[in-house]
Amino acid sequence: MSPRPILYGARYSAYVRTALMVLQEKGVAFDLVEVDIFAPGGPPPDHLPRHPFGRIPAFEHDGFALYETAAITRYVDEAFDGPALQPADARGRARLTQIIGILDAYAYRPLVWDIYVERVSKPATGSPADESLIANALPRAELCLDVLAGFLGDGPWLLGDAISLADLHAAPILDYFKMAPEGRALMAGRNRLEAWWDRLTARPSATVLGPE
Ligand SMILES: N[C@@H](CCC(=O)N[C@@H](CS)C(=O)NCC(=O)O)C(=O)O
Repeated sequence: MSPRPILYGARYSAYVRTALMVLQEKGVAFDLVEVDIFAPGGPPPDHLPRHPFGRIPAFEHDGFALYETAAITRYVDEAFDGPALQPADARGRARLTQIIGILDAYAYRPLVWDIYVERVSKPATGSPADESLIANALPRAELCLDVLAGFLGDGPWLLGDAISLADLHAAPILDYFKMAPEGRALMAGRNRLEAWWDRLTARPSATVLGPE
């Protein structure tokens, strides 16, 4: 039997949470090695060989080292037994790549950093929110929700009948977003997205979500 994979990171990270959810959905036993990227003094020096850009997560399995969450989650899906989390057909796989790209490029920063961190995280530590960041991010956030709702359509999951990496990449970002009142307000009334959210958060893998 191959050794347990190792995930390096911290549970507060949206990207680490996606990897944790995928490992759990696949039923893969793993070890989490805590790396606090925001520790005073910056990323721990011994983390940089694992991730030259100083981010989390990083991953290792039986001598194979990897970083970038989409690479990690695809590897976990393909290298381990368990339910398939990617479609088998060309169009479904292309759609998956598209949705992960949208989340990385257009959703993560406005929803998590500009809205959640500014509205919830910074005030909790005594720093004022930058209202202009929040205001500028809201139209982009709304567009992201509309685009995700479009992919969802009538289906239970973003790629149709089966939960996939697309849902698991989206979940931690939307979870942080929904902790801000602006996020909850934008989700409210988008009934299909809300129903999808309820389905997603009813799964055992969703226990990694929640406040930092
Ligand atoms: N493209 C990377 C992004 C990972 C990422 O941005 N992780 C955040 C935590 S959620 C991080 O390490 N941030 C540290 C920083 O921005 O310095 C991936 O897909 O893994």
